[in-house]
Amino acid sequence: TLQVDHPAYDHSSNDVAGEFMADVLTGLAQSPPVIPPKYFYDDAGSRLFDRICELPEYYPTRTEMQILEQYAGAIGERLGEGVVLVEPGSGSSAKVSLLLRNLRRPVAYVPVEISGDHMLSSLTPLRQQFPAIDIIPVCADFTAGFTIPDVDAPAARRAVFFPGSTIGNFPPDQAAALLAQFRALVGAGGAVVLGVDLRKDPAVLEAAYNDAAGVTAAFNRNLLTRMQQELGAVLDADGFVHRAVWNAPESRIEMHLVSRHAQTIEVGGSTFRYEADDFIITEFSYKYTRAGLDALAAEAGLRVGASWEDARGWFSIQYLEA
Ligand code: AVJ
Repeated sequence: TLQVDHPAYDHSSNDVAGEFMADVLTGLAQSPPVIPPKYFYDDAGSRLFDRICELPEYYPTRTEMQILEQYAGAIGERLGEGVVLVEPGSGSSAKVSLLLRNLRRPVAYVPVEISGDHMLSSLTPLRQQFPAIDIIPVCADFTAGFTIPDVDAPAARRAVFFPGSTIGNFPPDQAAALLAQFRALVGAGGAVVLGVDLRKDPAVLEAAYNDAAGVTAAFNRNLLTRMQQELGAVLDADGFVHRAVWNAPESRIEMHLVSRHAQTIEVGGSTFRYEADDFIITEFSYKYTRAGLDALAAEAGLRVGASWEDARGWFSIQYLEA
């Protein structure tokens, strides 16, 4: 759970490093084997993700940016004055300036990011653009619970900005639990601004995760490189190929690493066997319907105050009130 109002902010209380080995050993022992998607985002993976966002097939980033550009004024009006904006999984903080520009006397921006160096290097231009806003980076895995510093401003109101359809990485029950944690973090009178990818033509979805340039494949296979480099894993990285498929009943894109032939991965004293076509699940990316979004908000104890979409109805930004 999130610890809120922690008086003495301390980087070391948000431990990012120690869990990779444990999560890989637990995940690979499952059937089917899984590796949590948060491990995509080391520095190399974060840079690959930024490239994904520029791909012609990867519509979510561009579409959400368009919605933000068009409706940032309306979102800013809803958020009101004196906001402390917290962004879990902020990445390179590319979207937040659209929002900050449209806030009345914002107090602080608190990016929370697992990839610390990647985050820090992206904050310099933001600081130049918004000298009056206190920018307080927190290096943490937001799924593990994190603390944010108290901001010393009398009438400060907290809001969580959670764009990019990061929420789609979590199965609906976990997604609702995460939003409920955000509700607790912002408290009564606070809000969550949520960006969610909507269900659409499977051909569009599958193309977005199987780009022609192979950047998503490199992003997926970077997990294998990380296991070799950071966990001393013995594996053949070329023995696995990237695959992304639409799972209609579960309403999600699944990313897999598919074994090309019989082989093993040795890691942390364990040996895992794969036959040809066996696969490791590396990501779920859930796609929502409007009804599904309403149910999600309700389950998290949030009210849908407003929502905005692009003309094609591909992506939604929701203003959720705590
Ligand atoms: C960051 C979780 C929103 O699911 O679209 C992009 C990650 N994976 N291409 C997504 C991702 C492959 C992305 N999210």
